[in-house]
Amino acid sequence: MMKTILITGATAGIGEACASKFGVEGHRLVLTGRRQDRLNTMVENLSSKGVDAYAFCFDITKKEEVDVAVKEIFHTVGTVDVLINNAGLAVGLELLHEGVVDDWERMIDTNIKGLLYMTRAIAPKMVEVQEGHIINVSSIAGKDVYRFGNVYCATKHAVDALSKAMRVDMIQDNIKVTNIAPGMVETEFSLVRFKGDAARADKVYQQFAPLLAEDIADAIVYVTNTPKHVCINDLVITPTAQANPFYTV
Ligand code: 8X3
Repeated sequence: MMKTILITGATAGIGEACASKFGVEGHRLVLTGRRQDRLNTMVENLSSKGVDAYAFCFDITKKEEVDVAVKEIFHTVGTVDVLINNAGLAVGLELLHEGVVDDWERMIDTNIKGLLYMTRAIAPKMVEVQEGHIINVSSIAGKDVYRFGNVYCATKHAVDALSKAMRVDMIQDNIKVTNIAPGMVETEFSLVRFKGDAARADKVYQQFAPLLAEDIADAIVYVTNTPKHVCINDLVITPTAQANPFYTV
């Protein structure tokens, strides 16, 4: 069945991989992000393949921008069947007592507040129609805390908690909530974490075969396609060589 699927942070990594996989499946896509040029290119590519795709460029950390954009989104596509709260980032890798407060704010604003603003704007319509699926992209950093990870891990623990909270709060309304907790995925993640230091970022993925964005997108497609009465609550996905944040081969 064709669904309308909204993906935040759609311009790269897991979000971009989800867009192309859901496009192949014939769903209608609402792609959101901060990079207008990338969004435009994606919509052009998807449209040329016959996919019904729309781009909305805004910053999820700004509540007013979210509300204006979501109003336009509802006006354009009606309801959203699946909300993929994918936008998120890690910035910096310092000991807590040496941490950069601006980095903390960026992670808290995007990973927690942005996810909340989007959910607060989209979920009421799901509740109204008594159907919907919210997929939150968390991390194994939401399950454990590793040295130097401090605030990033805290934001992902918040996502984990919010997935549980959404499920209990909206279960009466037939809303599915899925928490996805990937381990090491080769995306722009480390480049952003290390503030553009490509050599340092590349090193992260040279120790063993990391996950690819497509691997996580496959899992997201799978959880989205389960029958109405089935909800996958929580998925922890790591490379085969990574047991947890502390142990890799
Ligand atoms: C990405 C996984 O372990 O690098 O969220 O924090 S990890």
